[in-house]
Amino acid sequence: MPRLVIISNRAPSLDGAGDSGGLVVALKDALKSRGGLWIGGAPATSENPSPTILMHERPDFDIGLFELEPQLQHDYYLGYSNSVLWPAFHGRLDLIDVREHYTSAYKEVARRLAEMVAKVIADDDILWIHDYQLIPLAFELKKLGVSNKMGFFLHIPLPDLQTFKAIPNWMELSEWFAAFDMVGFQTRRDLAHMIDIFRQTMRGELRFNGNIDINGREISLGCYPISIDVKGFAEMAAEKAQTVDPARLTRLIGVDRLDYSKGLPQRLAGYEQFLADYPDYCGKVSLLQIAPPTRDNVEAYQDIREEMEATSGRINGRFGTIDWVPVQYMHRALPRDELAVLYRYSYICLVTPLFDGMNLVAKEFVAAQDPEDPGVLLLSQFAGAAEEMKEAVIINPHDPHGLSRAIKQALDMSLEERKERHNALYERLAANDVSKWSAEFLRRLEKPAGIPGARHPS
Ligand code: ADQ
Repeated sequence: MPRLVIISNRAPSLDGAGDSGGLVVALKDALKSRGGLWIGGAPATSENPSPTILMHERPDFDIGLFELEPQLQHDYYLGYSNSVLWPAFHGRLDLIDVREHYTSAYKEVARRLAEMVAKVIADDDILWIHDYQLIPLAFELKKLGVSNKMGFFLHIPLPDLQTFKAIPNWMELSEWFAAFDMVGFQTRRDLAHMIDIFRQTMRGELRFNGNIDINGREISLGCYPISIDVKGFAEMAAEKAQTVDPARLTRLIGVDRLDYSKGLPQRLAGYEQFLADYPDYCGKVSLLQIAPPTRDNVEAYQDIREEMEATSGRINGRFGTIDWVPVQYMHRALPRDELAVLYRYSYICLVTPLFDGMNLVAKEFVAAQDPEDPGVLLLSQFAGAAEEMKEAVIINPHDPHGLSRAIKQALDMSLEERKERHNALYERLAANDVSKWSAEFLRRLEKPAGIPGARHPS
């Protein structure tokens, strides 16, 4: 079997501790079963970092670290990646901050990384490149004559053509996508957007097998909804639950990186509306919101943090009593087993993004439940996860009244209905866990071009 080389903006920690982002959690599960090499960025330690990848051999899989000087790292990561691509791909054109030196830093990083990668890969390695920070990598590797199979998975949504074209270098972006042998997406929504973009910007022609032909070269496209280690997470939650007081630790829970795409103010507005609509529940429910800050140096992230602190303070001031705090707000990352047990002892999980590639929190919550007394998932129609998780209570995060009614519906739901919904969700998740996600992506990537099989979630 050829060696698998995963390349992403960030590598997992060498000791395996403290990895909380969705991408790292999912790929660690994938690599553990097959082994291979994971190349990713490490925090800068000097103004003149080494121009080579530093290799660390480990028992489960090897890690190769690359470093960038701080200014370049800033302009590539916080600049173009997170102040242009992230907001644009999440439909927030009002938040994009276009600067030419951001764009050049983004391209420079891909060029440099391609040079470093070319030196450490073997001819038959399969390269699996991840996410919006590294879209030009195949294009740059090909310029160096690298001819390995290269697949790309986009973890975040791909916007429609009109939104895509608001990014000044949209044509380059299209060409970069087209340099891969295969491109995978979380949802049919994103896949449809890619097909439209390729057709309109590069005269792509869709083939019957689901691939697209661009200037005589066929690119495989497919939909591969990411997941978690469902059984492992369920076992961890059940085991940890034995060490904790079985009284519900909280009633409602939200777990998100502090990000404007996650619909956190909308969630608080819905909860506030609920407390106003159903005052009998005051004193009986509380919302625990866990939201560790990310990308702190980008202004939009400082704004969302201030907004959340002000809003939760206002709700507590408006409804709270001496012995009841309506909203508990925590700013830090928790160990995964603690998170699992918090999910398990919550009646309701609120997943309310305005736009989200998939959303692994929704899957973790379902996996962590006690099947004999499961909680209820409230899931935004705009999360990629909503394409698969149809038995969740689907909500519109923009409608606080609808959210208020959905919270009431979940709290009143009979045990029988909760079990029915949970069972259907769990069974589908267990049949489509993260190992299936990576295995199916790689099976398609390793196939010769032209073989049918664009996968769509059932
Ligand atoms: P994220 O935007 O990071 O991922 P998500 O899929 O919800 O979003 O994953 C977050 C992960 O971080 C979850 O595993 C969660 O448990 C963990 N996490 C969050 N808060 C935590 C805390 N306080 N303590 C510990 N762990 C915490 C991106 C895309 C998503 C896509 C994933 C994977 O934006 O749409 O689902 O990649 O492809």
